[in-house]
Amino acid sequence: MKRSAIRAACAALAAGALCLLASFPAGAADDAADVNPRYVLSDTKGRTVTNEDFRGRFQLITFGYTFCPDVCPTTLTAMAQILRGLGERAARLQPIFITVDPERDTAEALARYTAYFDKRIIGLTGSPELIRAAADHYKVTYRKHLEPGAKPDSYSIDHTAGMFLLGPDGMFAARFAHSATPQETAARIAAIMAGRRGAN
Ligand SMILES: [Cu+2]
Repeated sequence: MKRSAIRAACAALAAGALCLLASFPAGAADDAADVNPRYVLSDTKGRTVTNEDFRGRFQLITFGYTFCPDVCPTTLTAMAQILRGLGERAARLQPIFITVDPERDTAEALARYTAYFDKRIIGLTGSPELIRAAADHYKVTYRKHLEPGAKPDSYSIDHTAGMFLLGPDGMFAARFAHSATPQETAARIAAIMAGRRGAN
């Protein structure tokens, strides 16, 4: 069975975690072409949101958590700069922050956090299982880290950084490293929007 066929079968499943394990061999984590764009999560008003709900618009997606001391503030600051850099073209882009800490990131906290950086950014959450499934699809890993002797709820989470771009068809278009500058990322997104796929 070809991987594309397996992926199509996976896409038909709402919770594709088990399917993912079967379809992607270990060691393929750095192959961006293997990113499966599928996610089924909830917005901060409790509405179900999937990667297919923004047809006709691009999606700029990152994973993190609101208690994150450094990586996520940097990423969301960059996201806000990218939106400003794109100017009117940003209307064609939905920026999305997916929490990997649904226990502590309440809907209210998530909404307040994303709005602090830019009101256009939406926060998505869900059950631990659905968040894990989405992260697995994007090859994003995350793991709780608790200092010895610390309170149980004072953990940090080590997580994969960077951003993902989905095209107007809801499919994976590009991945941006955490080290990319907002200017570089905005320029690449603008080029992809303009149809210059070579800039990818
Ligand atoms: Cu973070």
